[in-house]
Amino acid sequence: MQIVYSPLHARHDGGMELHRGELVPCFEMPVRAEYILSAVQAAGFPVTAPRAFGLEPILRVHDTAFVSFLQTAFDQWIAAGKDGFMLPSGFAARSMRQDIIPSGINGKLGHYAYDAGTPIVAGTWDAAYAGAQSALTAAALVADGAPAAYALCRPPGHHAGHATYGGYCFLNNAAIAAQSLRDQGRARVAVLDVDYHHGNGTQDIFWERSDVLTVSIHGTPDTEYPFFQGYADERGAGDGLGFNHNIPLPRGTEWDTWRAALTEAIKRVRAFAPDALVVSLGVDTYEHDPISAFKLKESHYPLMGAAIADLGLPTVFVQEGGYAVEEIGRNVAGVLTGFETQGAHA
Ligand code: Q9C
Ligand code: ZN
Repeated sequence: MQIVYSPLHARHDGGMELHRGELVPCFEMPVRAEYILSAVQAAGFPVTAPRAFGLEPILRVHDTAFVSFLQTAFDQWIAAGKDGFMLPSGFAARSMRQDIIPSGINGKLGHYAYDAGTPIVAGTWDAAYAGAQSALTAAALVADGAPAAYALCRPPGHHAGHATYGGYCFLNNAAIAAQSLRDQGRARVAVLDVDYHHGNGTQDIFWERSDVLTVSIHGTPDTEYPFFQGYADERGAGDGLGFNHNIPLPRGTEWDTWRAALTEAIKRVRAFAPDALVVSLGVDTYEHDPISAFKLKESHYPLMGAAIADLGLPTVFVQEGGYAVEEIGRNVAGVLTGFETQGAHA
């Protein structure tokens, strides 16, 4: 399968994030993508640059004012005499006004963001935009008949909602890919999210839709980020009722339990009978991930890829989390290799 990669990801280098009450260097750092790139190249996967699809397919899933905010927020920060990285310090929480977007930059940040761990810098838009183009390119390759493609997106995307950002995510690359498959005639698309964290942004975007199934396996929000979403009773609404499935698991979950959850998730995907699959591929389920608490080992990632290949669906992989930087490349390459090996025997 082709690897879609743009070096523009490096323009997003967030600096510091507020993590458990302390400002610490960002876990989501540029070198992550370089480790992944080296590992997939070493595994023999061909690398290609993203094609240019423009803004329109991004606006199919994101709010126009939200996208303009991402494009212009840093300029407004500079105009306010600031520099470096932007973090919000006040949020539109329960009982406060959601219907007014403040004109001042600090209020704007708090309106669109839902955490203080997702800095915006001068190059954030360029990187997020290039990542979305990579996801669109991978979706186009699959729509044109490739059995699978992998978008090496950075920053990640699955926490970005229709008009919200957080969890290191700005544009929801997986949702953008899924919508583009819909727009290229695939009637039913499933998104399977195996990142350690709940794919709350993807859930938000497709919440009321029955043409895109969303299934997420993740650390329980009772103790894990994003804390306020990701429970099993969130099943969608309106037309989308029954088309969202969450499988929360406790801290400390090991492979056998995780694999059983994957079997359940795959059963849900099969029952939906989709025409294509998007995988939100986070490898922060790894035992040595610094911000996560599952116990998957390196040897489990090829098994994960093989289980996904068993679905026999045209598949777009989109990179999400994974913060054990030296190991994420091997783990990502493991999933893709396991997928191709299994696919070859299917
Ligand atoms: N201050 C992904 O894996 N950490 N995102 C807490 C709150 C957020 C992880 C920040 C972890 C987000 C794509
Ligand atoms: Zn994650």
